Amino acid sequence: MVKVKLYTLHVSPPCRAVELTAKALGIDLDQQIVNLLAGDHLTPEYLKMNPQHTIPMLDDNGIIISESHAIMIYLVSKYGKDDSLYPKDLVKQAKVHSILHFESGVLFARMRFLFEPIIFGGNSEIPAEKKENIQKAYKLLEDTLVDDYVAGNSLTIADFSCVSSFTSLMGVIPVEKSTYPKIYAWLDRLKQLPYYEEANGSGANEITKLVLDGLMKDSAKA
Ligand SMILES: N[C@@H](CCC(=O)N[C@@H](CS)C(=O)NCC(=O)O)C(=O)O
Repeated sequence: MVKVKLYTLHVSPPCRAVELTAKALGIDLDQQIVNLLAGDHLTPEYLKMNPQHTIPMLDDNGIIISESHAIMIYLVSKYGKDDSLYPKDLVKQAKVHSILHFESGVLFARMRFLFEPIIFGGNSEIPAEKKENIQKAYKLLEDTLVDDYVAGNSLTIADFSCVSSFTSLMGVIPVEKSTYPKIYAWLDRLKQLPYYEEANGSGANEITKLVLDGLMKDSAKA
């Protein structure tokens, strides 16, 4: 079995997107835990490999790749037995790219600016406009789901990417099933994957708890 090194932390959504991809491909990851709270990503050694100091980061026998979307594309292109998770067909591939950019620029970006001040900055309130922005992102995801999966009728890395952020958010900013039925049906489909819980579900619960604990801080003091 192939073994590649991944600098990662299970609570981090983009790290889980890569973990889902690795599981789907049967790649055994050598996981190097990067504790962001302890500043493991800011050491000179880490910065030399990834000047943007983000996780996940891949080390495939000396080939260093940062950024979850780039890592997923690399892993499927190099190790996939077929191209189903990242189609070679240009039109299908363009659709996958479009959703990956939606995840990066909308879902993940809005989540990050909501979560970071709570996890790292000690904030214990969520401003109303940030909540609204998340609801708008849910609506975009719902409207994107015209097929069974986010980029068509089969599973791709775009699903892994979106589900990692979405499931981190849904426990913090509730998602009404009656308003977003397609999102719930899609999530049920992904939950059927035998590796889903280990690669994503457990980490999504962990980050949700971290954020909810942060939000409870002031009420605990009162
Ligand atoms: N678009 C990037 C986002 C990576 C990212 O921002 N990761 C966060 C953890 S979820 C991180 O490394 N934060 C530490 C930092 O930016 O210094 C990806 O998909 O890999």
